[in-house]
Amino acid sequence: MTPALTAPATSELRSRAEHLLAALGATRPEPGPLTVRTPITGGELASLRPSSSAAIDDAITKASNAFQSWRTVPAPQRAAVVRRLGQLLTEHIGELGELVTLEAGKIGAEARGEVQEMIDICEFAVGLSRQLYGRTMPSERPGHRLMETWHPLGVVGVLSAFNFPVAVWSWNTAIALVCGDTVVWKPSETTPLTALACHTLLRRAAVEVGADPDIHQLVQGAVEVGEQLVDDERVALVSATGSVRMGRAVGPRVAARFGRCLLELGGNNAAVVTPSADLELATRGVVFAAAGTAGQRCTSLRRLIAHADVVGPLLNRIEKAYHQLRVGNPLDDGVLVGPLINQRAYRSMQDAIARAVDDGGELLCGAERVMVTGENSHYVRPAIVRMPAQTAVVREETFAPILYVLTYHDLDSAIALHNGVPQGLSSAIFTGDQREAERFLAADGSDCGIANVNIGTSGAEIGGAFGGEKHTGGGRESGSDSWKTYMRRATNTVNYSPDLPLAQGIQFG
Ligand code: UN1
Repeated sequence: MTPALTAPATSELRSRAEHLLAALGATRPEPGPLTVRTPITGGELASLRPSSSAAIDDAITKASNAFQSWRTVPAPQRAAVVRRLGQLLTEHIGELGELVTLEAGKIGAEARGEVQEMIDICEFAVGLSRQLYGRTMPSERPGHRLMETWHPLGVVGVLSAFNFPVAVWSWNTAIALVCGDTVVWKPSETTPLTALACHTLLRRAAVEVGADPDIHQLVQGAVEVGEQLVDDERVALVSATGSVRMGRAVGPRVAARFGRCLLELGGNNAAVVTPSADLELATRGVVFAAAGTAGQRCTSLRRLIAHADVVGPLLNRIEKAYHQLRVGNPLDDGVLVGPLINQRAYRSMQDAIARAVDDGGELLCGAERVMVTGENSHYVRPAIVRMPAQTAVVREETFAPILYVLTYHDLDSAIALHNGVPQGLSSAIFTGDQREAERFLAADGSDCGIANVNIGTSGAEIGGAFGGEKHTGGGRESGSDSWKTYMRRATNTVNYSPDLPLAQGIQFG
């Protein structure tokens, strides 16, 4: 495994970021105390001023005011903004993708994939704008009609994470806007530049189609910025992506003011590999899901539960593939694993591996640091640890490329192991046996929000609802009927008869 040896200078990356921001139409932020580092070198890419409390209040006010008229714009007309945004993203996929690489450290293919995911959700949202269907039910009373209508909800506060700095924002924003909501976005303080670029493109789209650009607001900064959105009664829905710890703080605070919450929190995703599985296919699925994005997706594969009869040959293949993975500068062609986001991520990876080894785990490969650009960057080889049991560290989510391997003898115990963690986001089974596949998808099978067959845990399409159960928070974003969380439902009974019959046959007076 030869690491990429090119070591770009931070100054080069900084001027590249400035050039990309300009090409995306964004004005360079005023320098301030918020330092933006590129994980490629660990050096400073830019700095900016976090939003003051007054500026956040002003953003919420503007979004609330814009909502007053935006909610009455017909949904297919609202979609014009999202359609234009999709076109601008298509035009700028290269530039925005590269900015994602500079700021989040994703390899080029994955960074562009993330922008493609944004374009996909824009298309979905445009179609959805003509399909915000309510139902009509038969009324029990003569001359009456019973129906549901869906109305815009209000201001949506979007709190997003560093690892999908732009796609998760777009899932929320494209849907919220066609639903008639307005948005205040607080991106991760690690990735404010990509946020600035997206905000600029969206406002440009609004202006170009004649919509009020105030429908989208951007606020920047650390946790206290998010807290202000969480506590403000005018924010009708808080859609938050991040750690379980963050969700524990956000959920009760929003609930205390009877706000609505959409939580997309940690995952501890597993794949079961059965004796009938196509091991070549399983290997490819496992390697992309476990090592891709340097293990920094909420859908990353963290646990491999392999049948005792196939664990040996399967691990041979996976280890061989791991040895071929190039770890290095994500701007280099051929590199498949970029850096961890920061030193904290590196430390938590090392701590988790030490704990796993203490628990009797055997480190089969990986975990060592690769020096690509010096002390401030954190490149690691993805690790595989064979575990004797699903100990506490395996039940936790470590946001780094560690794959724990567990062995099973019968499918029931594999499913019990699979479900024996607090999180419930994504899951997979690799099998050639339809009965096993169906068992995994059944009510007593995988308890996750996403359950796949012969495909890895990561890389979901936008068309399905995205989210998970248990400590993952229960929210659903992106496709299918996730839009319903962004709207309020009214049940309407219309009496077109001259009489006033009461429901349940009640006679009154
Ligand atoms: C995330 O990591 O927060 O399914 C989102 C996937 C991507 C989205 C991941 N489409 O891996």
